[in-house]
Amino acid sequence: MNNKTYAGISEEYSKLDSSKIVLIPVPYDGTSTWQKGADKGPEAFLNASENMELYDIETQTEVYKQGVFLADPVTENASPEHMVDAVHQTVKSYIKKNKFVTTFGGEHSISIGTIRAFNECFDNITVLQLDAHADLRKSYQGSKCNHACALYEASQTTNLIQVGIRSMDVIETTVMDEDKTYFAHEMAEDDNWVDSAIDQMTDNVYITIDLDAFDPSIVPSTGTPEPGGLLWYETLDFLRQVFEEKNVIGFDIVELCPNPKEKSSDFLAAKLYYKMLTYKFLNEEIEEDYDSNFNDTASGINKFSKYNDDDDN
Ligand SMILES: [Mn+2]
Repeated sequence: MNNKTYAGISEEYSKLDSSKIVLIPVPYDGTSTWQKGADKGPEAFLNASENMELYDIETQTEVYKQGVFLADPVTENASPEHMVDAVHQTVKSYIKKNKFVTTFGGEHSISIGTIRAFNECFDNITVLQLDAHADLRKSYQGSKCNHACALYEASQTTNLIQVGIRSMDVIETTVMDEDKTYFAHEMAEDDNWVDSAIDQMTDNVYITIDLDAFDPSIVPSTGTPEPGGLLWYETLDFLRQVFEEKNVIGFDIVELCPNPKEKSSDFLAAKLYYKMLTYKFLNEEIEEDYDSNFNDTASGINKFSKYNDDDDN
């Protein structure tokens, strides 16, 4: 994976110093309970990205020109806790370089580390989770870093908003904030969820997308497909509105479990990632002389980050 660039873009747009965006692959699949294979997710995603056309018709932009640096994958897998710690440290190191940091999994437990990093670096964050599953167990099969616990920590430490939920254990009802949960069966009947969810967000929003949030008719290649999920255009409409109205500080996409005979899920993941970057940088000029300088507030990427050049940790 190391000699690749994201989407096959040229070196000019993929160097660390001049890139505004960092993509961190985390090919981890240590705790999944049913279908294994999320560890193959980043490679399938990158392969699909290489075959994607990079002009966005909807916005008439080419966001890759903002620069996308493909980081070395985080491969720590001694234990779920070690993996989460490695993700946490890696994500934080790139936030501190003033990058817009994105992560591709891997199973959903990787988000425990990404969210921990963003929560340390930004004030008052909302975590927007698109997922079929609540993922609110305090611990599961002996670990707090199991994929079934992916959002428990966020539920305690951030403003968590859950969208697309249609499968959970009764024990999770004791943790869940139902006012900030948008169940799939309700979303199917009432479009008000879009405005209502956005109204509940603080300014700084971190997005975690479990691909099983989508309907299995459009994303069959995921570990635990659940009927009744989100469709493509309603999801893009919602995300575009979130990016327009809020300061999205970063995002991750997880749980692509590739099937060699079914490439459309890989391709949807690739396109979703590119669309999210497109929406993030929609009103931002491509700066010829962009440099990673933490005091460069004009770049606007991490404008609310708590860090400055004096921080070394
Ligand atoms: Mn999940």
